[in-house]
Amino acid sequence: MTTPPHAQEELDLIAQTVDRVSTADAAVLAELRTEVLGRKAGKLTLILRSLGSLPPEQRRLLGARANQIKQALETAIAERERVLQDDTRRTVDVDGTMPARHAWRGARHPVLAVVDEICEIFKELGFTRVSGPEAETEDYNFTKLNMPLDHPAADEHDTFYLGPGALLRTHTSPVQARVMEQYQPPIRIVVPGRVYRRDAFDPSHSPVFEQIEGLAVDEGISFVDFKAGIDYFVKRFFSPDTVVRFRPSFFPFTEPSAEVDVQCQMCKGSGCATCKQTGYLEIMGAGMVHPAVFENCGIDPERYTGYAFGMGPDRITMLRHGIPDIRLLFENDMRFLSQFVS
Ligand code: 2NM
Repeated sequence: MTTPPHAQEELDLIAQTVDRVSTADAAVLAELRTEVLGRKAGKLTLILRSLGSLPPEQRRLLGARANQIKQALETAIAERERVLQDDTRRTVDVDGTMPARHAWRGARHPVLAVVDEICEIFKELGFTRVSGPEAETEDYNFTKLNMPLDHPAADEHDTFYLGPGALLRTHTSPVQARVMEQYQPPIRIVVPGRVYRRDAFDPSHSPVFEQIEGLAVDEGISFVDFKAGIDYFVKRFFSPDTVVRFRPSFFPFTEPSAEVDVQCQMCKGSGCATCKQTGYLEIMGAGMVHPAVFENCGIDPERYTGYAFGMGPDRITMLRHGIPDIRLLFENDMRFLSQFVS
C-alpha cells in the first residue's frame, strides 16, 4: 500500500495525466481511465483507499488533493469523450469552397403519369379508381369472364401458373368480376394495374406490363353511351379534334366488341412508320359486356347492360413520347428517367 511521502509524489504524477487527456484517442483514454481510476488497481483508487490508515492531519491534506485530482480527471475525460464522439460524426477535411452536389429531384414514372391522367379523365365521367390482387384464380381470371379454360389465352403457354387453379392475372378484368359480385349497379370503375403474360422481352413485348380496364354497368346503358364515353376520353386525352374510329372485333367478355383507333398523332392520318401507313393507331379494345359475364358475377342481364374497355398505358406512353423500346420503361436507367423530371 502506498504511504507518504510516496503518496505525495505519486499524486503529483497523477495530476500530470490530466494534461494527457485532452489529446488522447479513444483507446488511450480507456487505458488512462483504468490506470488511474480503475476500481481494482487504479493508482488514484489505491491512494484514496489507503487514506484510512494515515494520521488525521495527513489524511485531510492528501485526501483533499486526491479528490481534487480525481474530480479534475473525471471532468477532463468526460469532455474528451464528448469531443471524440463529435469528431466521428463530422466529416474531416471538408472543403467549404466546393460547389454543393445538386439535390436529386423525384418524378412520377412516365407510365404512372399516363395512368393517373387516364383515371382523372374517367373520374370526370363518374368512374372510381379501384385495384385488386395480381395473384388470381382461374375462375376469376378466365371462367367468370366467359373464357372457358380451353380458350387459347388460358394455355400454360401464355399464362404464368402459380399452382393448380392459381395464376398471375393476365388482365385486370378479375377485379371487375370481383366488384360486380360485391356491389350492385350502378357501377363505374377504372382498374389500373400490372398484368402478366408469358411473352419474351422484345421492343414491344414484356412479360409484365400495365393495363387499365374500365367498366360501366347500369340500367339502360346503350351502345351510344359506350361510344360517347370512349369518344369523350379520347378527345380529353389526346385533343378535341382527334378522329376516333371503332372497328368490329371479338372478345369473349363483350358482345358486340370493337377495337378503338385514333388518327395517327405523328402523321395526322397521312401514313407513316409509327402507324404502319394506316393513318390510325389502335389504343384500346372495348365492347358491351356479354350477358354471360353478368350472369357469372351475380348481375341480372335482363335488367342491366354496360360497356367495358381495356388499354395498355405502356404503349400509350411510348406513342406519346416516341419511346422505341418497352424495355426502357422497366430498366430504371436514370439517363432515361431523368428526362421526365419536370
Ligand atoms: C378489353 C376489351 C374489351 C373488359 C371486359 C370486362 C368485364 F370484366 F367487365 F367483363 N372488363 N374489361 C374488356 C372488354 C377488356 O381489353 C382489351
